[in-house]
Amino acid sequence: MKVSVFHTPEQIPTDSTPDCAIAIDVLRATTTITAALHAGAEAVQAFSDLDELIRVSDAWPAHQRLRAGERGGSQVDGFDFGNSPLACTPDRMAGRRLFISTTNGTRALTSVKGATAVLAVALINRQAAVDYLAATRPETVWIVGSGWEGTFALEDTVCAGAILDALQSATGLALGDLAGNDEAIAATALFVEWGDRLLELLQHASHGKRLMRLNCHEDLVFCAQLDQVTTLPMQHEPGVLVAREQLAPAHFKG
Ligand code: 3SL
Repeated sequence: MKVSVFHTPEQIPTDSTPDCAIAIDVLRATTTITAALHAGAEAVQAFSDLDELIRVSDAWPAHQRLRAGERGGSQVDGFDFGNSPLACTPDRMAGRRLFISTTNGTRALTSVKGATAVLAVALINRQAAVDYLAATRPETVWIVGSGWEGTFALEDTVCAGAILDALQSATGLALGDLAGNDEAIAATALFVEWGDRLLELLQHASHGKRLMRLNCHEDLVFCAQLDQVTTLPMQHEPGVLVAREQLAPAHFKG
């Protein structure tokens, strides 16, 4: 298994696709997607374009859908909520499909939708992703951070490092054997340095500061928690994610 880390969707190779792609947007899209499925959403459908989201979700029964829209950290007018994982309570989510579009996170998911397996991962479900990789052993893995409008994001890179760190113990492979690029080693070093101070790191991150200016401190606290849930959002059809346990057994060999 070779794991490559890309800080933004713009950095992924355009001439190949991996066996497994992991989209990360710790603040906050992949945390929210995980929380929504954990709270009982039937599926999460991700869009980079708001108009497309409205067009597709209009065809869905109103009582079975929720629309989440975020731009610049704030809720889009007319949507049921913005992009807070704290809004993903069982009473709102159970049995409904969440249609979501966010500034960067859903774009990262869209950029890897052609991979054989696509996961949405955050700090809260890091170990679930590691368990999946250790059990299925895909040959090529891309971890794709969402960044912020094309630039590096600390919170996504530390999550990539958290995955690589735990993957070494789960597989018995050394970092030098697992790492597919230099970014994978740098991400692991970031996690080794900050793994016991994740909230502090998120507060230093430029998007963390942006969210704190928007009074989203509780969201940062939630997003900074490691290994809180075993829910693993996995692409079922392009753009549609369901909890992995709803899918047939993995198609990679153990
Ligand atoms: O950029 C994104 O996709 C978002 O997750 C940003 S925010 O945390 O909702 O502001």
